[in-house]
Amino acid sequence: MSKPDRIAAVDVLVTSPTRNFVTLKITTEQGLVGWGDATLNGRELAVASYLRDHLAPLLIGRDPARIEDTWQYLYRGAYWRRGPVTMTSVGAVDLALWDIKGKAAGLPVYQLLGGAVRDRILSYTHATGWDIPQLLDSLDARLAQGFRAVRAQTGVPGLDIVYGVSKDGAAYEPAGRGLAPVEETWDTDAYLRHAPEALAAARSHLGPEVKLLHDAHHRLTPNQAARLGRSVEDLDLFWLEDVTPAENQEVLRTVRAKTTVPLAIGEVFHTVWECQSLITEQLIDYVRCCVTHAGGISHLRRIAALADIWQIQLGPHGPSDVSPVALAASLHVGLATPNFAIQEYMGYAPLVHEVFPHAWTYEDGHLHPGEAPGLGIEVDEELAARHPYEPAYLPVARRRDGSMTDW
Ligand code: GCO
Ligand code: MG
Repeated sequence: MSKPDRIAAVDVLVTSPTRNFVTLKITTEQGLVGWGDATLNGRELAVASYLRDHLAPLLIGRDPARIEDTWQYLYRGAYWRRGPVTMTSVGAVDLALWDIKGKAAGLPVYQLLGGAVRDRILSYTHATGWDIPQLLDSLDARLAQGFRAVRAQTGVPGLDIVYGVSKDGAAYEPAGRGLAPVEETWDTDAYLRHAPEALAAARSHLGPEVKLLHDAHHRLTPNQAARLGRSVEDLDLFWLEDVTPAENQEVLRTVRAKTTVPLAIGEVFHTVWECQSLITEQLIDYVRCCVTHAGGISHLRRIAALADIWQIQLGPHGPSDVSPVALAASLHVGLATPNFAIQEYMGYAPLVHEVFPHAWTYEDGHLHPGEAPGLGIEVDEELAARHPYEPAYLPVARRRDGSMTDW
């Protein structure tokens, strides 16, 4: 038997090619390099420190082939486990080790996960407009790019900033650069008066076949969520996402009992345990966990396996605030996992594609991870270094009376 390879170096890159990304680089004694994404929007440096200060010293000298054992070691070994910072860090290590295993084997990661169960992965993107005519134009632009599944968000009359809608017609990016978050005003009643009308206009514009999605971004009470669900039931939504704040899972029972609209939740979950009762009680239709924020490929596969038993599908988070490395990993899972329904794909600024050259491709509304060994990602470290970290935060939201609410 040949001598096992060993992890020789662990480096963390924090770069801001238009927005911040945290990238993990693991190098082995035999010269293999594995990449992982560790971006946690608005809390980037906490993850970078967790990786640099706490995980890197534990990884040096370990056998990179022992992915599951390393996962268990980092998860169980933390004692203070779970949570976004820990699970994003563990996820980044997991991605980098799968990348190395693929490169060592000369195979794309999806082959190591059992091989393709589909030829390509359906993707959905975002359409946004301040008002309904602008939204319809944005939908047309997305269809022209080949998408056949689109998330529709609009401005709300009376509010001058709204989640999911870009200010200047450019691609939507929620995080604002600066030393403190932007404060937005939110009004749920105004939203509930407007959203069903906007979604109805979107459906009649699109016709019956295009898949239509909407994200309520954690802002409703269970009763409001049920009301919204009922009011859009005949629009045949693909899903309604994050109707209630994700930590309050019991309330999904109320929502579920009152509406048949398909529900998606999970972008802010980090482990299978947060999904457990939602899955086993069939309170949702789609799990939205992200491959990086939920502990990597190894853990997302575990979530998928539990969900599969209950006929629940995966529709992972894939906004522009997780890097092309994360998207690559999600696509390898997607190609090899039977109950993987759809991948969110917002796209990236051209500079982001340059910093992270990738084998994955988008064509005709679908994504494919490509055939390069490992995850199929390279990182232009020089270019990345020319765009250093800049403080940036997600917005916060206040009600009209000034009190804080969920953003
Ligand atoms: C989505 C999400 C994102 C989040 C963002 C926060 O469904 O794509 O809700 O747009 O708001 O990832 O960083
Ligand atoms: Mg969302």
